[in-house]
Amino acid sequence: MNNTLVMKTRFVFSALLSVVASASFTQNLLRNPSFEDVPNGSLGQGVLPNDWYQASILEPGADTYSEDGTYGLFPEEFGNFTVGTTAFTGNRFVAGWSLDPGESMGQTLSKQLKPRARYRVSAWLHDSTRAFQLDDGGYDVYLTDGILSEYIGHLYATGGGTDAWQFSEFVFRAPQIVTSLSEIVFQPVSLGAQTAYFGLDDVSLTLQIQSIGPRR
Ligand SMILES: [Ca+2]
Repeated sequence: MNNTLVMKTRFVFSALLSVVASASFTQNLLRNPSFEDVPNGSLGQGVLPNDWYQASILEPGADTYSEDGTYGLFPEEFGNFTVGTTAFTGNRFVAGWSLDPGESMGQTLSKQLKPRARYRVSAWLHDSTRAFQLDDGGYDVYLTDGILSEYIGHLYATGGGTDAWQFSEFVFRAPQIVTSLSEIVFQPVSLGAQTAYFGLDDVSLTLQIQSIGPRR
């Protein structure tokens, strides 16, 4: 192999490596993040899309909304969202009520998170226009093994009348205990005196930095 060919080969190889590296940093570690895949045609409250489960004892639990009404609820049912409310992307979104302890929803992570790595969580939230759930709020996010829970950050938006999708995100450093926490849970919260109920779509969990700082 002559020198020019070696250099070209090295260049192509390093270019490929950087593509692979950037792909792993932008990959969404959550499955079914837009809530489009559903198991059947179940209608009503308290049903969730594939890969998501009810993580609260509160009945009937978190809900799925479909613009075309083919799974869960139409957005305007019970007056939770105004007529004509659409998903942020696709046909569906989910929502959990903040009434204590909150209609939490969760997912078992396919891949264990890495201690001391930095991750970003983001989502789009849509406020409800129903009378008793107009508070600001959104979702507190936890990693858990079902018993031990580690709060990692929150996704909050303005409630009561914005009637639009709002973006929220946070960055967190995975604690050492993350190796035993395989579940991620989104717990609805209100920041006001009554309750909040936010539509949730296009949730994302991505790796930002492999490993930072000393062990703790
Ligand atoms: Ca969607």
